[in-house]
Amino acid sequence: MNLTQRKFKILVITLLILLIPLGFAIYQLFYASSLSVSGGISKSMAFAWSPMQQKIVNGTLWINVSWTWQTENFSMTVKINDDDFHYLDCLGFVFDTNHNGVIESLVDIGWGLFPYNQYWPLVTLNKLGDLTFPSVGRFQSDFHTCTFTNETGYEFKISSRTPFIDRPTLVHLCFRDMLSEISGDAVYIEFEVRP
Ligand SMILES: [Ca+2]
Ligand SMILES: [Ca+2]
Repeated sequence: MNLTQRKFKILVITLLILLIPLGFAIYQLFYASSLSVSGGISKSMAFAWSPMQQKIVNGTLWINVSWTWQTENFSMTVKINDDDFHYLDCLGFVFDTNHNGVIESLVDIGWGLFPYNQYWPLVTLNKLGDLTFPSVGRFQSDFHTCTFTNETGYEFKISSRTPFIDRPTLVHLCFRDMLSEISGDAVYIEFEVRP
């Protein structure tokens, strides 16, 4: 083996050594399951972001979404393994409210859900996919609860008669983890809720 071949071999081995952990580090995981329960269909999805994709937790960030579809009511539970509480941490949903199969910034609307069972109505998206909060403010919610423990993170439970979730609906989910009143990190995912 001449010097050029040896250098090429070393380069290939070095690249492989660098790329294999990088490949594992930027994984995006997704699991889905469904279960029949009395009065409706219960479905769940789990989403994961690697440490390189977010600064919300040191390890893997998990968001587990499950919902039960019933005739008159829509119930959803979202668990997020965030490791620090902040009263402005926010779970945001923007729904495809006009049902055209696309989440449109400043057209489709949703909610921002906060700890202490507070919510911000009429949340929309900006062009970057981040939440936009029109100046209405936070209100006490009668359709969700939020609990937090250091071990398991957040659990949001939502139960609502939502007129626009009367058929399969595309949802843009965002979790914003705040370190202060103005700085934090956020992750987004889009999926369809359906019976
Ligand atoms: Ca947090
Ligand atoms: Ca739309």
